[in-house]
Amino acid sequence: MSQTPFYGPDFELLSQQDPDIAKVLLSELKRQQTTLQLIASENFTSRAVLAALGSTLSNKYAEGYPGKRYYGGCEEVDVAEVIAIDRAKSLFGAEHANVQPHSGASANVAVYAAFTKPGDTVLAMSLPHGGHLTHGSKVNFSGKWFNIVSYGVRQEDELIDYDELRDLAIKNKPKMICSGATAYPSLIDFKKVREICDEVGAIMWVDAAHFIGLVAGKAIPSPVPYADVVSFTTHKVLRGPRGGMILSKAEHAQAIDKAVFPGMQGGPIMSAVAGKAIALKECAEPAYQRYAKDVIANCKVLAKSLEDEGMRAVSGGTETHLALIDIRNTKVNGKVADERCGLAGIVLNKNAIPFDPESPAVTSGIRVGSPATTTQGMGPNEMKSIASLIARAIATDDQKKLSAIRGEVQALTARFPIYSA
Ligand code: DSN
Repeated sequence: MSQTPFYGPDFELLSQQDPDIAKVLLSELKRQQTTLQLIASENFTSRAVLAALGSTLSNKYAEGYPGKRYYGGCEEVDVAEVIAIDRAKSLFGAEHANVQPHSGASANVAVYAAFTKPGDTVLAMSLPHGGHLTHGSKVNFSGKWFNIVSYGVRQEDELIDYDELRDLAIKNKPKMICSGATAYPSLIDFKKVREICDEVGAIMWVDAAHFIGLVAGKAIPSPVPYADVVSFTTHKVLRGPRGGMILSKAEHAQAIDKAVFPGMQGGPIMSAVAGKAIALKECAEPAYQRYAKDVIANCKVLAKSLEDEGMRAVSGGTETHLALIDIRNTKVNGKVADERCGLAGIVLNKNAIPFDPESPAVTSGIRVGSPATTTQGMGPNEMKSIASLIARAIATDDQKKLSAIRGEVQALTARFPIYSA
């Protein structure tokens, strides 16, 4: 199968100039086309976004902000950044947008820099209960430089314990409270978090990296009206280029902008900024709103079907694009399940479940997400098939059986082609 038409004439040039890297591009395209992408934080961005990423905007240094740059020749990239900012503000109803962070982690560094000083107390979700590295992990700058107090989920229903969150806030008087997670399948009550922040005088920071695409598609409630600051990535459900973004109230605009540049970054990646602008335009379309709703509907079916296969959906199921699955009933741990599924062409990740008896390197769970398969056009019937394929892959270490499942995965993905010529 020739994939050259997708990459265009420049790919012929690359093939001649650097066949080693050209081969990687082709092999990765084939991997994405022929295996199931269930990593909850991944998606297939549009060709228009890929075009921007591979453009000459990559050559331009543009330290500063539109109209206030430290380099000449920024008149064209200024236009792209202004469009991206305007589209972000309009899509999310935000007072201020900074579209320059290189990633979600970079955006979070800027949030800390804008609102706190090293040593300050920050309340955030614990990593083993679904939080992110930048929410205070001891191996991350956040855990090293800040006094992080962690909150988690209740043991009985695996939902955020807002009473515990309030008690911790009153006791520790944090400068900032972070809500948002990487493995929490339920919705967050932003109104309640706002009330707690107001009660203790804390900045309300929402790390919306995982679910901002669902907000953009009007499929779940938005944190923007409540939060002082919302940080996120642009490549998950949102389906844009890899990168980060920050929205805030107007009163925090200067602090956020200074924290991003010159506080934390030099020149923005202008090809990515243009890609973010394109993705934001796509998100404003009715088709994207249908997509966001389908992502959730598909994930609900996937979680329920995995339960029908004898596994347990953490938090009682999902209200979002991801499901966290307790697989202890299968007698296989997360690490082995991840490896077996990988051999069967099903790409997902092992994941700690709340109160996990296993180590983070082993885990008792897997995390699955529906953003990529929904972009491919898969629906509830395919989700049921995928659950069955996962269950069969987890249940066997027989290479022949795993290869046979891989064949079924290939047949399924062939019916939903991506980036085909
Ligand atoms: N690595 C991302 C995820 O998979 O959730 C978070 O940064």
